[in-house]
Amino acid sequence: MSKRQRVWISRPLFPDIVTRLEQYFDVVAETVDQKRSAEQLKGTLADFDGAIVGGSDRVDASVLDGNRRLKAIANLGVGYNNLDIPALTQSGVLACNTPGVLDESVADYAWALMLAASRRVGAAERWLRAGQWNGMRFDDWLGVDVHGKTLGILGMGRIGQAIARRAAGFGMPVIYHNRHRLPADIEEACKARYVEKSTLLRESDHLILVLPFTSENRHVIGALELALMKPQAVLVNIARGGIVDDVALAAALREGRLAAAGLDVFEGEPAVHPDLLALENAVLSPHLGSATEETRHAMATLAADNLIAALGHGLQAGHPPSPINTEVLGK
Ligand code: 8YV
Repeated sequence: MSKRQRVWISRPLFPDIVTRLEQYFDVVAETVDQKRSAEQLKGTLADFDGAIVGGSDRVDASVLDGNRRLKAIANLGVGYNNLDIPALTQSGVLACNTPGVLDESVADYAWALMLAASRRVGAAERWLRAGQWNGMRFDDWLGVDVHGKTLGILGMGRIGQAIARRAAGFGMPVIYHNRHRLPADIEEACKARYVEKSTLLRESDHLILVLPFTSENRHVIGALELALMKPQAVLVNIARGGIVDDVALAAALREGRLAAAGLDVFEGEPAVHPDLLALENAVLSPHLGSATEETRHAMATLAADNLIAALGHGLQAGHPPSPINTEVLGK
């Protein structure tokens, strides 16, 4: 009998998913979620045919160097800026991600951050817990309204569209900007109007960023873009750190050039810039847009489906459901 393939799971995963993988592979599943250096990753991946990795595992040319064994990487996430796709393709390693299964949960969370930032939920709770509430004051903790305001969305893929669909209940007109304008039927279903980026920045009362992080869109929201926004506007980033210039954003929030921000992602996370930590008008969360039981389980299931199929097993053998560098398939 041929030797079983070996699979590495870089972080704690649902036990039922690990059990399923064990039907096909010898599995090494890490029990601690930790960031690993390129050298550590390189050393580990040398001994495996496939791996399930997460956003903090950066798999690039240096990690793949000399690895003749690795055939597939399944990313636990839809965004895959942690993977160097040309380097993986060059090494003949198939990369897969988890699109589709997290759209609604991430859209919910974008709304959670927008509402929390607009209504000052985080700061008011901290104040209450600190024992500072001595009685109701009519002019305390005034935020800005969400309902009826213009919702702007930068990046109108599946998650952007799910965010837009929720706006009807709040009576919010939706404008968006995207690399490509959406087909008319999708615009109609989302009740969203395409505008230029500068119009989006000028007209949005609440602006949500949902675009993938690529080398072209680093600091897509920087000092110049923030200067175009309304001083009463609220900015939400559930996409990736680095899309926003965090220092410029902190300055705009500090100086009252922006009302508030809701941020789930940061440049260089898990480190958060001290200027942001010092602000009461920023709601900050530790990259948990997709973090619900149901969605994380669905993401893990899809990652396992991808790996099983990519390594030639199961009903979808050779046809993983969500490959990225499809040119590697069949080679
Ligand atoms: C994270 C995400 O991957 O899917 C993405 O791109 O950003 C998230 O779902 C997830 O939170 C695990 O780090």
